Amino acid sequence: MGKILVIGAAGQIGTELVLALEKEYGKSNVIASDVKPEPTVALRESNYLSLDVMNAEALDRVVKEYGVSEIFLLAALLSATAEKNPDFAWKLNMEGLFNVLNLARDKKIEKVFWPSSIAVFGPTTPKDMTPQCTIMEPTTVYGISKQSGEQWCNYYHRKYDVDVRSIRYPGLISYTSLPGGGTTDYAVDIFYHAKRSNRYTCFLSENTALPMMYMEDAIRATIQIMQSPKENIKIRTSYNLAGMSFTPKLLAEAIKERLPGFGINYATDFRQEIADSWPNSIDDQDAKNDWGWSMSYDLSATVKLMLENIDESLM
Ligand code: AKB
Repeated sequence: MGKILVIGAAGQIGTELVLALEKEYGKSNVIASDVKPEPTVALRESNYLSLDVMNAEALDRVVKEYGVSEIFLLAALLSATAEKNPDFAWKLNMEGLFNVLNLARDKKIEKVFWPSSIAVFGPTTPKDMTPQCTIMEPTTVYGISKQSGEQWCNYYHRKYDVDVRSIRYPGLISYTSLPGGGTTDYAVDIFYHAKRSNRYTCFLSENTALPMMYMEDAIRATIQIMQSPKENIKIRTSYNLAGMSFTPKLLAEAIKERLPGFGINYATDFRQEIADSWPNSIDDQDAKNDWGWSMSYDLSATVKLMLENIDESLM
């Protein structure tokens, strides 16, 4: 096996994925890259290089120079930020994917991981226990880019035998690095505010249920799908993946059990409409059947770990 390249390593998932891959395969086999010129604090011990995924030539050079065989492509604009900059979101989310898929088509790399999202679903999708195959009419730029990306992954697999694997991530909760520009970010922000001032003003309404997952589960799923035998990966668009499902109200109550004085109030903004278009909960039976996925962290375990571990200086 050649080296593993993580693109978008400075982000919320990228940071933790690099650290987990280093543990699994050894530091010398993992290259962290991001468009940022310097590594973030969490990645200062990693092999880091500055790389813009939209620069196909630079990407090709890195793959050759370092003998890369697997790419995890995490660079993307998330749902809330993408709504503010639709042109750039479409360019980054699609061009980055094509540049990586083309390397695999031309047999310069062997395997690709590309994340999709619950954002592929829309207001006409069944909301509870959303099935793997169902109506998908996303209303956000991010969702449209993820849905198109899924179809392109499937196309490259069928047409060019590209080994691309993908998961539809729910909202992810973690403390090593901050999320950037998503609709589910409230479920991370709330912990920093709870720790700092015991109060939080939530940008989603109290009964907005969304699928969520503790980061360690998401990282384990990502490594697990990539390590599974090729023939087990039967879905080449992207797999539904479920962790827990909760509302801001339920999360606030779980925090209150550990921080009794905690209080929450609500002031919704444009992200409410995005959240309203997404599922409440997800059916991930195919991921369970095909590559043995199962979640470990529920709401109570997540809240405990977050309150114990967040570093307030990050915010
Ligand atoms: C977002 O909120 O945009 C992301 C996602 C669900 O893909 N966290």
